[in-house]
Amino acid sequence: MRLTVAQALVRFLAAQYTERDGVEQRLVAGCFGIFGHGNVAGVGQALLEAHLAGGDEMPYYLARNEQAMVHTAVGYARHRNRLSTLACTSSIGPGATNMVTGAALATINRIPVLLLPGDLFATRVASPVLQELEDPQSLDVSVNDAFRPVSRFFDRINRPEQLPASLMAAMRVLTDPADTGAVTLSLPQDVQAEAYDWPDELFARRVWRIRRPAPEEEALAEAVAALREARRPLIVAGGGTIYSEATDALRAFAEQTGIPVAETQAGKGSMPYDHPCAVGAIGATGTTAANALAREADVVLGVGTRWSDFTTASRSLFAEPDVRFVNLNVAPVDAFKQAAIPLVADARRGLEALAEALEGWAAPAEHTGRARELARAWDETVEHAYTLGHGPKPAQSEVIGAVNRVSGPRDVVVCAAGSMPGDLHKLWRTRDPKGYHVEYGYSCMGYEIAGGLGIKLADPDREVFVMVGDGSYLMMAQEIATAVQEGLKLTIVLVQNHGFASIGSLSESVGSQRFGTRYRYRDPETGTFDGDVLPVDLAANAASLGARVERVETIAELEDALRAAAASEHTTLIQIETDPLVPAPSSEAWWDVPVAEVAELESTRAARAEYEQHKQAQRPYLAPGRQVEATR
Ligand SMILES: Cc1ncc(C[n+]2csc(CCOP(=O)(O)OP(=O)(O)O)c2C)c(N)n1
Ligand SMILES: [Mg+2]
Repeated sequence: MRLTVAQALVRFLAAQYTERDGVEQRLVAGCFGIFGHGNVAGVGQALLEAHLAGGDEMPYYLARNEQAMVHTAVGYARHRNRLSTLACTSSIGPGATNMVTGAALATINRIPVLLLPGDLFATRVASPVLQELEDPQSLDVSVNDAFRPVSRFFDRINRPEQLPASLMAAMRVLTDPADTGAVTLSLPQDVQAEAYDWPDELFARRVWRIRRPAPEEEALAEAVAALREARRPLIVAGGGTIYSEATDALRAFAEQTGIPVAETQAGKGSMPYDHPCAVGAIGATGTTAANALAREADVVLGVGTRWSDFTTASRSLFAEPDVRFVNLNVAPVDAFKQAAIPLVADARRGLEALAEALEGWAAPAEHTGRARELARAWDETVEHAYTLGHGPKPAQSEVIGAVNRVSGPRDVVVCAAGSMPGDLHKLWRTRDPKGYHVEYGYSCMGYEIAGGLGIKLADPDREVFVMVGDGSYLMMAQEIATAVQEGLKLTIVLVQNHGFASIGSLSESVGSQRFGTRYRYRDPETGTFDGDVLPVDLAANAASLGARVERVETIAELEDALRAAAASEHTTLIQIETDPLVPAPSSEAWWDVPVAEVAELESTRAARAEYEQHKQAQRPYLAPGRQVEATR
């Protein structure tokens, strides 16, 4: 079949499916793009032909910013539990490099996205072309090489003959639960438009089975032996629990064994918040319940977690000297962390195997009872934070409470950066495994609206509540226009606090006095941003992009506006001003951010002294998870 490289690529992608547990779906369900030279005549022309061929061979969506379209693809793929994703096509140069941040975000979060940046002419006859970076040491380098370290698979198609093998490798990585992340096929603009005679079998319908590897017998036996000895065990559920659709298996395992379950950011939603075994968020943004249990834990079973510093409170949280880890993870890189007993397996299969092998065993009843007590106490803390009645401007925790009350159990809350991810992790009452979507692998300001768009596209039947700070909004709000264009309805709650509440408070804690974190006029006397707030009207900005807008001041008004937004068919932005100085209830856990060792400032010196105290609690977690017989 004689087609251009781009036409062959689109036709191939339209024939790829995933299958897990007997359910098939499109692997690449559509393509976001922004055209320019480098893709307009190649992938752009191929998408037009696909469109004219009718049906939904490869639906095309127009984004406003290339970084944002990768966020949208990530939101989509994460919500679909990595079983389906989107492609993103860009022009060469800035269009391409705009996607690099999105690629890093996808790879860090282990979410599949297919990136198709345009690249320089493979023939190089007209070099340097518009937007070409010239490397004096090599003519074989383009800006697209910046994708290499942030992609799980990168290839450049310099000749049509290279395409089939590259496509097969790309699909393998997209659909491998351990290896997945950003997959980048860099496409020189001349090669995209070049014709070739392709073998028919390239375009055969292909079904990529998403594997669910079972645990090895030997590793399972070691894990079971460790758990049987545990007096104060704790489960830490990460994102892998949700992607594997292992939440029912987790619940059954927790009920059978009485082991309390704590959740990471990506793992939040693994258990309903009010389940008797649920102890909520863990780590630097955790609940006092989960963190108290973590401090005492003798055996910790991590399920689908990559053990980020927020989860371990920078390796200060697990305080028991002989604490042992068992890591159930499909990715060996994660399974082997913390010197754990590595149970390299699919989360659901692994939990089912553990449940079977541990029949008749349960954690001591006093441990299970204590966990329940701690969780109950934390829930009272949440209720208090939801209903502070702080004034004149409400606290952020009250805003979260209002959104939680008004949203339905299956609705989705979205966030990524600022002070809200931590507050949501602690305070959000999750009722559905897909109801909580906080991007905290890259915590990328600007993910919120773009990511929310991807979720809505993935699951139009759910209401999507995007929680965004004024800083994140200013970085990337333009996809409101895309939401309006596509009729994809979002409810955006803009928390206006005139700057960075998060980094402001972090700055204060490291002795840097909130320097440079306020969106205010420069005070002529001090030279710092301590003047009046700026005449910036973000609600007007959202209205100008086509959103329905409401400005509210009180929590009661917010609830009314949220109900109206839920009832409306249009994308709505609700702006509320909050007091940035009211923190959420404490986690009683630390996060390692280094403080200046020498300083003129007394505030910094005091912070340094405190920092050195905290550093004492930091531990390498090297105790062998396996009880190795001492051989002398
Ligand atoms: C792209 C990007 N740049 C910088 C940061 C560092 N950072 C984290 S939170 C934050 C401020 C966020 O401000 P805002 O959205 O207003 O939220 P608030 O802190 O006020 O809750 C910054 C600068 C980041 N996470 N992402
Ligand atoms: Mg802010």
